[in-house]
Amino acid sequence: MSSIAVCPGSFDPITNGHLDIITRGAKVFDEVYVSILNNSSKKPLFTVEERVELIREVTKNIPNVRVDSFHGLLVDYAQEIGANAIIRGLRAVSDFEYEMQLTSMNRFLNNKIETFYIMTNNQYSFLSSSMVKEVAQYHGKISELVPSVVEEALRSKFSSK
Ligand code: COD
Repeated sequence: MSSIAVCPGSFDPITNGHLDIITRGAKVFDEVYVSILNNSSKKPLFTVEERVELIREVTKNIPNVRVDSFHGLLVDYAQEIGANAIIRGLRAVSDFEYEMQLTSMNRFLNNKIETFYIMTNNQYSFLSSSMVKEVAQYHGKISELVPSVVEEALRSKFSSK
């Protein structure tokens, strides 16, 4: 049986921290779905289509990565695509409480799907999509925080605002 994992998130936009988790996850699982939550109640900077496109571009050299989006409950989506694992990244102690709740709820909903945590690479421990957007908005330095295609996309979003 092949191991299929889903790495879910908002990815608004994908950062080098996300990419590191995806790359490391793809070395462990046969297939990794990077799946964007399509949440109509949130107002993201990038549309789902733009986020899918950016993630496809930056993961194009990892053959076992698929990029997708989903609505509704993560565990239902995971079951639909045949995934038996969820990959999440952990940065600091502050992530722990939310992640523990998320994992417990997902296990309550479907105890056949196991969640695996990958500890952040130290160099990305402070990195989040929201901070990157804030720095980009004020034209700060983001070249070491996101892939170059994401940097360009952020620059063009904020040059037109
Ligand atoms: N280093 C390492 N990992 C990182 C870094 C970094 N610098 N930055 C982010 N990450 C990790 C995050 O910890 C996370 O694991 C992943 O990358 C994605 O991050 P985000 O911020 O894009 O994603 P989230 O946290 O917004 O995703 C939340 C979900 C979409 C997974 C969640 O809301 C969900 O599953 N929603 C669907 C409804 C549902 O089923 N809810 C669960 C029951 S209530």
